[in-house]
Parts: sequence; C-alpha cells; structure tokens
Amino acid sequence: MGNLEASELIVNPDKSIYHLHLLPEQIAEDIIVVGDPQRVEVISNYFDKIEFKVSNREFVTHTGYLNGHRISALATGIGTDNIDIVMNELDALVNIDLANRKIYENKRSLNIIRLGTSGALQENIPVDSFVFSEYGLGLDGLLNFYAESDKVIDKAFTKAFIKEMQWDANLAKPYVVKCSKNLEDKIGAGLLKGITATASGFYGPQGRSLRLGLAINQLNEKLSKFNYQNKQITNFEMETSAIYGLGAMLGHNTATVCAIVANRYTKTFSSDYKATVVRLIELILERICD
Ligand code: R1P
Ligand code: URA
Repeated sequence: MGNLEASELIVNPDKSIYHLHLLPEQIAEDIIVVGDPQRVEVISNYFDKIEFKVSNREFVTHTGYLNGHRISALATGIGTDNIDIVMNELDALVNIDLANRKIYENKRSLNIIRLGTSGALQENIPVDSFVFSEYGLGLDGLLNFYAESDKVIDKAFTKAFIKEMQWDANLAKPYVVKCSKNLEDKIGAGLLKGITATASGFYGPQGRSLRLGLAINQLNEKLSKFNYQNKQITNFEMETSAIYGLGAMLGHNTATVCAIVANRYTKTFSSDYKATVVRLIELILERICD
C-alpha cells in the first residue's frame, strides 16, 4: 500500500492531526466523547492529574488520570458530520504512522464512550433519566458513503425499519448498527436500554416545528410505535449511529449513554439538565475507572 497523500491525510506543521490538533501520545485508550466543548472540563475536573489540554475549533481534548487509569475527554461538537472527522482522525492517531504516512500493520482499538444529552420518544422515559444506546439508528446517511458499511449494518433490522416506516425515498437511507458488547457489559448494567435514533438536525429532522412546517407527517409518533424484536426507539440525538458505524468499521469499541433532557411525548424539558449530565458523568467515570 502506498503512502497517503498530503490532501488525504492532513498533518499540521507541528505533526498533529488536522482538525483535532492532537499528537498520538495525547490520547488515552479510553475516550469519553461529548458534543458540548464545555462538558470536557466538567469531566476533567474529576481527573487526579491532567497531562494534556488541546483545543482547535470545537474539538477540545483533555487527557489525564483518574484512579491510576489514563483517560481522555474529547468534544466532538454537534452532528454526524463532525463524528466523521473525529472517528477518522482518532483512528489515524493510533493506526497510521503520521510521519511516514503509512497504515500500521498491527491495528489498535480504542474504547470510545459517548455521554450525550437526548430527547426521549417514549412517554415512560422521564426527563433526568439515563438511556444506554443498544443500537444506533442512523437517519443521517453518513455510513452509506463507506464501502465497508455493508459489513457492520444490521441489514434485517434496517430493512424492517424502512418497510414499516414507509421511509420517504427523498430522505437519506437509514442504517442500524449495534453497540460494542464489551462496553455494554462494562458500563450498561442496570440502565434502560434501547434504540437511539440519530438525526441530521435538531428541529425538522427531530419533528420540531417552530416557524417551518414539517415534510414528514407524524414522524415522532411513527418512530415511537416502531417495534423490532421487542425493541423500541427510545430517544433522539445527533451522533451515535455514526460513532457505532465508523467504530465498527475501523475496529474500535463504542457505546453511548445519554441524559434525557427532553421528553417529546409529554413535551417537557429538564429544569436542571446540567445537574443530570453531572450525575451521568460521575456514574460512567466510576464504571470506567474503578
Ligand atoms: C443538540 O442539542 C446536541 O445535544 C446532543 C445532540 O446529540 C446534539 O449534539 O448531544 P450533546 O449534548 O452531546 O451535544
Ligand atoms: N439533543 C437532541 O438531539 N434532541 C433533544 O431533544 C435533546 C437533546
């Protein structure tokens, strides 16, 4: 295999990777990813020692130690377009020799755990509760750009969803990818589990209408009624399907746990969602680092 060209693998003059601005030694094997850049400091405030703080654009990374366990917290910003950057560049940091522009023969796997905020689609999932994403249901279309997506998408599940929902052909083709079993076992115990729908926007793509009308009739009602092998679509957010899909294709372990800040059925929003996010961070840090 030839060297990766300058326009394809972009390395900054300081030898860091293009958007994340990170060097390979600046990330841990266990990485918590969050949408909100300010959440990174909320997480790293729990670290006993901080080794690196790096930021570029919305991509803020803090790496340090908690209970002797090396860990990174990294902000992805919002959306699967950002996840495409984050997952490919994290993978490049561990699986590509950036100096020689060559893919290493022996590949490394990262544990990538998303802690997000999310809107519940079911009446019985209250605000301020937590949901573990057993599956990511991509309504964003990102994975369809990759040849290897065929190997990681749950095709029967995806087909059933498209058929039952009578999915509009003008929208991106949906895809379903499962979380990693080892991370589900490590951090998912006792949590409500479900299918997380990843949307390509916060408003129209999640059935929200402020001044603009919606093209898809009763999207949320239909999603909440969908059932596949006794599994329901529990919640909406904007990153998980791409994290699961790219992680599976690149050989990394992935899982998402969300703090439910809105309930779309009861039309409620948390009165203090940041406190709920803090509780989620404490729970998951304990499960990763103890
Ligand atoms: C929308 O408000 C953002 O919040 C959710 C969505 O996925 C989207 O990124 O996650 P974060 O709280 O991690 O950003
Ligand atoms: N994040 C989302 O993407 N949707 C919500 O309803 C709440 C948080």
